[in-house]
Amino acid sequence: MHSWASVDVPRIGGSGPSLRLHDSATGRIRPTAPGPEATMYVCGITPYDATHLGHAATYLAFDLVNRVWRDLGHDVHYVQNVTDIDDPLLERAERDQDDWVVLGMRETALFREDMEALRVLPPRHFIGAVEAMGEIAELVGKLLAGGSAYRVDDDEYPDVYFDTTVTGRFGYESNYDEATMIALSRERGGDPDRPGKRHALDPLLWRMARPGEPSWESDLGAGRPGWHVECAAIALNRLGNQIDLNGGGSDLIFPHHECGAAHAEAHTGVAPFARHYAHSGMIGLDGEKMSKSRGNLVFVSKLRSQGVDPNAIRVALLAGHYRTDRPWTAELLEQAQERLARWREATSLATAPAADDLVLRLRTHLADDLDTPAALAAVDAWAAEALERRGTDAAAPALVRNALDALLGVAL
Ligand code: 5CA
Ligand code: ZN
Repeated sequence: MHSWASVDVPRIGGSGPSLRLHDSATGRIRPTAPGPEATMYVCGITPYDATHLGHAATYLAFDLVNRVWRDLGHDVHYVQNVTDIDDPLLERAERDQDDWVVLGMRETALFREDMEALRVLPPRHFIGAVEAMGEIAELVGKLLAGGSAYRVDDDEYPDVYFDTTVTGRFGYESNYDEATMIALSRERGGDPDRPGKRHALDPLLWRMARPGEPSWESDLGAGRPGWHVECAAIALNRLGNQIDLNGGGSDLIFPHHECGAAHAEAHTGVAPFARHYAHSGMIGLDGEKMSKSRGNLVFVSKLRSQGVDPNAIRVALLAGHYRTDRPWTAELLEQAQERLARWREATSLATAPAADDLVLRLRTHLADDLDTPAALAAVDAWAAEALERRGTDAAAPALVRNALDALLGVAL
């Protein structure tokens, strides 16, 4: 699939500390240490509804990782998928008497527009499950041939499942106990109660064709893939056997990233699949997680059509720490709009206080597990001083504009 258009990232002089990020597998904030090329796989949308502020917050968090790594001189190889075939998409299409292909294309197009408006740097590869069907089926075939997968004991639908015991380390990414894993699997698209599986947590790799469901021909027989193997195949084939970061919202910690990692590790023998498993917190509305299934959504496209500056949406979402579950509120947006207005006023002055220290602070706060609340507070402090005392540095306003653009993706 084509990705979306990129925005220019201004170059700013100097450099900052290397990026430390929280890793769900170890439960610690650890240094990231990519080589000249930094590899990042962030799970994409299931396109059955428009981009809501929860999605936006998650993609903004990883956009900051991208920007900080770029600022440190890494060539960031970023890959993202689109789950354009899965049960939720088929269910929504059925409910609305819509064609699932058209629904997926429409919502993916809107997502691209939203990401572009929010100035999220595009992935180098933006890959739909449907277009990757051949490579996904190939990986399932290899897992089956290598003894990491099996056909469930069911004459009618001998679906292929992954054997979670083969790597000997299943559970290391989420660190959840078995009861929690079973509960989450049931809640998030898994089928721990399916008869004929070897272990309750074994996830589906290939679902044999059912009447009335879309399916694809393959050596496995006509069918469609399970969810986790989609991401494992797309990531492995573009980024290699071990990646610097696997990211998504915290609802992907289990089963999605645990299972995707296990698939990759069983196939390559290289562990861990990702050096960092990074997860963003959930954005809520009225006390509940914002989710398509709950329907309590605020859409990026709706705010844009009301004339809201996407930079204000960006600042509002970055005002909280990416790992904190936090609510979206009208006040949050208002505060962001006021903040942006002050920053714009300060950076349109002819002279201002020197900003080298602010740039270093921005870099230092972001390198500290993306501490955006502290980064934004540092900009506030500089802007307040500029508006009070003016200052004498004629280069400072442009430096601040460039730094906010490059590091935070905020265009003043
Ligand atoms: N297609 C799969 C990943 S392969 C998927 O989870 N799609 S999604 O459309 O449901 O979610 C896309 C991304 O947004 C995921 O990383 C998910 O964790 C994140 N996300 C969903 N809801 C929220 C929320 N309320 N707050 C923050 N992030 C969210
Ligand atoms: Zn995924």
